[in-house]
Amino acid sequence: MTRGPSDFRSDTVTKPTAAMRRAMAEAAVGDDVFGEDPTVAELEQETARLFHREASLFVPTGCMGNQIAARLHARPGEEAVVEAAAHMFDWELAGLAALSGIQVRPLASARGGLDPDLVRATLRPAGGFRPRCGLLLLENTHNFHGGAVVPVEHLARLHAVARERGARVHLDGARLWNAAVASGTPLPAYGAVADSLMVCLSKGLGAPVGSMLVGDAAFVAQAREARKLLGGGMRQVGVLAAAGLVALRTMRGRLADDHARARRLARAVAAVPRASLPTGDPDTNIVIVRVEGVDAARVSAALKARGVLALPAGADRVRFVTHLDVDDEDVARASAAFPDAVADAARA
Ligand code: TLP
Repeated sequence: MTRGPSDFRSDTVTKPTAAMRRAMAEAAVGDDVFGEDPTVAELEQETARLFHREASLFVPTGCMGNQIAARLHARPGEEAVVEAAAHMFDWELAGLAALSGIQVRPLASARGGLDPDLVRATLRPAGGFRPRCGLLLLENTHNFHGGAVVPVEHLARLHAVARERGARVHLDGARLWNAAVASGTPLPAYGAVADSLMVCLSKGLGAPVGSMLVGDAAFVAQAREARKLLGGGMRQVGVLAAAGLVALRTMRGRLADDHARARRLARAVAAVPRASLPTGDPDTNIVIVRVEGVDAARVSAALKARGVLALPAGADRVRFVTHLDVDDEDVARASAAFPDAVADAARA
């Protein structure tokens, strides 16, 4: 059999496993808008328990989970502090402004972890001219800092600063599972450093669809209404929650393999002339490569011609993500293709 392309564009490209497809076919379902889907209820309870929080809500996408949280934590005309390369700010269109009237105050950081003193100075009450800034948006792992793990101790300091200033905290944990595995952090420790958090089932864990918004019971009840408002109330959605349960129960342990492959790929690509790792060695499953003086879109096109897919992530940056559906052979193929792809792109 000929091998298809080696797809490193994202860990969202994975196909559901045989066990997931079986669970989907056999799932007990009901109308979840009436609160009658037993498989969704099981997934929501199990996720909440993992983080030692009261409740959670199944949402179709990570974006929807993040946007619902922000909308519940801040009123129109208020500000949210966010890391300057955060997904919620940079990759969710202008969702915070368009959907919830929230003004964003981006702050730069070295590896995704904001400076607590700067955050303290930025979170402030409304004052005549100045908007109230009462929401802190965190991300872990930090996607565009190369999947960097922000240590839970650092998140705890930021949470304490937010408390001190009367502000709320939401954690975008699309890849929090990766952070937990890479750093050995127990999940309840993350549950303790934010008012709400969002985790994705559809990234490293390989489920076809779905994310979970986690928080206290009153917050999740409000989130259920906001989900309906945004058009995310789903009916016999236990067929998707069933795949999510398989993901949650069986797929977390294997993430360390993805991390090892990312490190191997990073070493290979960083040795290529013009290439470097602007976000350092990968902590988890994301490798961001800078290609000096070369157009990243051209590098991507040249890789594609060699059967390797990677995402241009800025003018001179290419992103590779390892996941369930890439193996050692795919890593070897990408490592071999990269030098020629950069050379081709530099000539073009
Ligand atoms: N990220 C996608 C793209 O949107 C860039 C990817 O391929 O990495 N938070 C973070 C940190 C994310 O990386 C993503 C998806 C989301 C939220 C949104 O999740 P979905 O795609 O389920 O809405």
